[in-house]
Amino acid sequence: MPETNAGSPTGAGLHNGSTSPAPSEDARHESALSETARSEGPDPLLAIAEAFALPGAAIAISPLGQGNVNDTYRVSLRCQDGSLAQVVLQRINTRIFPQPELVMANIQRLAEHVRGPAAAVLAGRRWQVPGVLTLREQPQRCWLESDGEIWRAITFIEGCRSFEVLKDRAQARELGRGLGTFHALISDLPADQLADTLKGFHITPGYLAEFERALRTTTVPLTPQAAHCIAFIRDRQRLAFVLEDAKAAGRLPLRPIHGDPKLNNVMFDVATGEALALVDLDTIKPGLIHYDIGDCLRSGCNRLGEETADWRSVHFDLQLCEAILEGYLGQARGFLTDADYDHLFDAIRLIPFELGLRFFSDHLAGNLYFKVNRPGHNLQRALVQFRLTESIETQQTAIRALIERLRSAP
Ligand code: GN1
Ligand code: MG
Repeated sequence: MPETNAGSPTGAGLHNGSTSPAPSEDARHESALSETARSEGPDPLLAIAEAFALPGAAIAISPLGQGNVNDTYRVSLRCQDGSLAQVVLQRINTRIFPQPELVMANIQRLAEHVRGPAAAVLAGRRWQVPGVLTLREQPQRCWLESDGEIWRAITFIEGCRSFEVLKDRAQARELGRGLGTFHALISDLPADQLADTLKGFHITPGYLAEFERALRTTTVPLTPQAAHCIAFIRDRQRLAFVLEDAKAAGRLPLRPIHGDPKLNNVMFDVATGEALALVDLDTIKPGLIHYDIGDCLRSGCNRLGEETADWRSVHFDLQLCEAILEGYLGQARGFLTDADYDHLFDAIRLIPFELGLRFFSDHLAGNLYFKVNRPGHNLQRALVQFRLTESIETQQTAIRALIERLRSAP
């Protein structure tokens, strides 16, 4: 049975992209406690956390994960029986998600669904779904507005961690199995029961139009690297339409998708190494599962990670691709159609291109969307994704052969 815990702050929970090596739980609590001891005066973030129906008293807070959009914190709690617990506190970026109530409703709808008969998919494996906490004073509400900012609290899954790069094939298989499990669990959730929380998300032709707009109005100097990006995009304009055309022609249906199943949004059980949750559920929406598959592969098969400065050395690892797809198909064969398989290569090639396009347009627009920590950061990220796209193109024959082999495997 899945350990769903939506609305149940005392259950095991979720966290968003914890990427540090996993110290013992005790060590983590201890370090959080000493942070508080060092700080001067009460932390205003603790007051925000305390607006939620926490399972204990908030005693410390520290940044968590490396999200590019929202701000995420780990809140340490002391429960009435003296035990320690944790929850995740997030400031939702309302420039990107202007309707947080829809985001939260989607997360709750998903959790409800997975609690139901869909649990049969799991065949005894441990699986968890994020739980949202309600407000202490308004138990019907699961987000807080404070000084014009929107906050939410989410349960924390103990005993798991995420990774920025894959270690080996076994972990790659688990990554694929995690996404396959997620898709299998929601494959019978009618897509029209989910709101579209982010209009235009993963509609690649829209990103192409945004790029052209950004290029016309940019004030950023067009360095040789930027010129390379522009030429790279212009050479691949047709590619941008490949999945949207298949959708418009009725070959690929809208299904519920995660929207952001990159490697560091998949949580792995520290004890068993199994994938046990997909976190960061803001972008669950009706979409093409191909976006998810492409995102999982582009993040998993780049052994240097998406933040590498050594973008020239970026390579798409075919061994890891094989293991991810094997893990994925082990869960997903039952609902994939011939047309789905026919478009797998397109998805693998398109999503890194799309992400490169998004990073580059944001670079041209002055970094309004993705958080950056230095000048040129989004340009570097774009170069990484474009190099990954090129590596996929170079290996097109081998990737297509791999897909055909896995497709006809018993
Ligand atoms: C953003 O915030 P984060 O890191 O979970 C982005 C994804 C990108 C990802 C690249 C809502 O996700 O689409 O693939 O950065 N999320 C949104 O790391 O745009
Ligand atoms: Mg995200």
